[in-house]
Amino acid sequence: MQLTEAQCAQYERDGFLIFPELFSAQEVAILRDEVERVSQIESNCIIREETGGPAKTIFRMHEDDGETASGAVRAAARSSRALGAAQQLLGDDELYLHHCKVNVKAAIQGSAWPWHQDFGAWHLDGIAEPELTTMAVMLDEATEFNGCLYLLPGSHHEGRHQPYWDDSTAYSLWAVGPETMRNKIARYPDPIPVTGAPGTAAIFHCNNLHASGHNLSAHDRCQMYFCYNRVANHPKEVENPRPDYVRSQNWQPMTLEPEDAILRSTVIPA
Ligand SMILES: O=C(O)CCC(=O)C(=O)O
Repeated sequence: MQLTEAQCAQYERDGFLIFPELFSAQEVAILRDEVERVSQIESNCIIREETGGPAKTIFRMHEDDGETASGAVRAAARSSRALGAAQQLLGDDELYLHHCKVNVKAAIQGSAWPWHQDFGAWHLDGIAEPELTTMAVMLDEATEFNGCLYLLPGSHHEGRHQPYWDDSTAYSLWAVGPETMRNKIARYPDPIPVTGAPGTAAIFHCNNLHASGHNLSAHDRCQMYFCYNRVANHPKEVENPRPDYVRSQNWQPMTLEPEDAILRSTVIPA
């Protein structure tokens, strides 16, 4: 996939692009089956609602080794629709994934993600420059009712804000404070909900402010995230680094795979 000049300019202006149904229904069905398969496996790359309970976040499905490896997710992460778009927007062909994760926001109970910037946490991982971009792929229909993602247009232009540790929801994270957010939401265009049919995707700058709401619906809401970094921008050493599944040290540049690679993928045995 080749982004147009207008799309690149829009990304520069807003900090994100949204692609309705970028991945086909058949591809989504394969990816969804893989999430279901891998979620049954015992692995420290899977964060569960409670011990032995349903998976909340599954990491590291994009590699070709390890318990959570998936051929289909590996192919999606290397498709020109994801990796190619990231290469173009970051202006570098040498990219790797800082991490890949699937967030399953459980029906009724799945809680909000407070407003944050991904680079809030990733800078603390030892990454110097905000030269990362994330592609989020909706594996279920995303609606405002089921806790879709919201992106604040243009918010990446003000750089990184000093984050604080927010553990007020089930997804504890480095968030941006309520006072700063009140001020920003008043000054920026309204946040954009990333809604749409399964297969819809959004790519967003690591300093873009984003959040998501509670899943009030009766169905789980599943979304996959590919967080691309420039190999040249890989993390420096830090004290108490986070685990490899969330702060990858596989800094080999990823190579593009054919567009039908998800459809032709095979299961990687655990
Ligand atoms: O899955 C979601 O609802 C939000 C995820 C998110 O904001 C993140 O991973 O940074």
